[in-house]
Amino acid sequence: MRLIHWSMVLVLLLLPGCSGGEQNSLIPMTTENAPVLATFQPLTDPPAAQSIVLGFSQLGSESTWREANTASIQEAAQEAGITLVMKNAEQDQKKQFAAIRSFIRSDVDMIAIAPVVQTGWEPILKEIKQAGIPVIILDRSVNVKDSSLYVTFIGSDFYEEGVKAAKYMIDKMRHSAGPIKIAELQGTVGSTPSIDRGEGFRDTIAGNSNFRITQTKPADFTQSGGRKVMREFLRQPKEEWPQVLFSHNDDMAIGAVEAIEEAGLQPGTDIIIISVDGTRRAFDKMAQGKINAVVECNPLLGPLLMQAAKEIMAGRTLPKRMVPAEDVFTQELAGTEVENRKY
Ligand code: GYE
Repeated sequence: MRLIHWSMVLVLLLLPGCSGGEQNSLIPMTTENAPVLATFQPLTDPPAAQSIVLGFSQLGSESTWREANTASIQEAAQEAGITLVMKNAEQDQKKQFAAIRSFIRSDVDMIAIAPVVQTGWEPILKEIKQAGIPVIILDRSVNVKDSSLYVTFIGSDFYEEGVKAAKYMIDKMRHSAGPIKIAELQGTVGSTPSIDRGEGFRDTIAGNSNFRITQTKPADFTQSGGRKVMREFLRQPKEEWPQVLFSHNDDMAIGAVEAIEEAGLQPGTDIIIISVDGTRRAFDKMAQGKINAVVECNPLLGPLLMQAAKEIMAGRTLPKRMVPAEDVFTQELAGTEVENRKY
């Protein structure tokens, strides 16, 4: 199998949790500060994976990101020879609990969870701990006081994504007279990416009177949700229409593009659109000038997850937090980059 070296992982979090307020605890992993990895040895002699059974509670199938994430995990498990038992919770935390209990009953070796929302996990994580099964949190995080309830959290720095989106906007709108009205399409209520992207964005424009979030509403990370909520935004009197749209993911941004066109406006020109994820579909829209910038959020976490599972089975210590490297893309590069997009 293809081994992933941990140096591909950009950031190491030494403290538990990952809410926006704790961002200062993020430490960039470079060769200079390599000692923080002292307890961790890169994988040179992978333990036999054949015997590992990994139960994975996937939160849903709401977006293109999610489809890519699921496919990445399935492919990586196959490549690693790990037996994957995956259950899709259709955005319902109770279904995640049921899936996890079924994993405990069938005594899997390890459980990975992509949590739909970040609260309410303590009791079930305790059940898993009592059963002696190690847990990997993937993609979104959990708010738990006791960080020993999971081994590691593999996922993006959503707060930083919100910061990047706001920084792009501030630069893009530097010649426009304020106050600039911003509409925001939030993701799933209570989910880490929605909370942290919103916080990172707000913190970055705080104190800058040129920018005002005038409309904000959740649209559950779906294209149809984005279309519906954007229609609502545009039903307001014209003076209320936003000059900028910040969408917490690409699917909602694509839905919003449809609503904006229906209203007879030009997305990307009349309304500047900034999104998060970096899907090929969003790159297409960027190349057409309909989306202005996309902050990347990498769904291809499968190889990291499988390697982490093997490391845990081999008794090695993992960093508490692993974050993939991510970029920001704009229209200038969209045309040439679209072919390179893997999801
Ligand atoms: O941005 C969105 C998906 O949790 C990072 O969930 C993920 C988010 C992603 O539905 O498209």
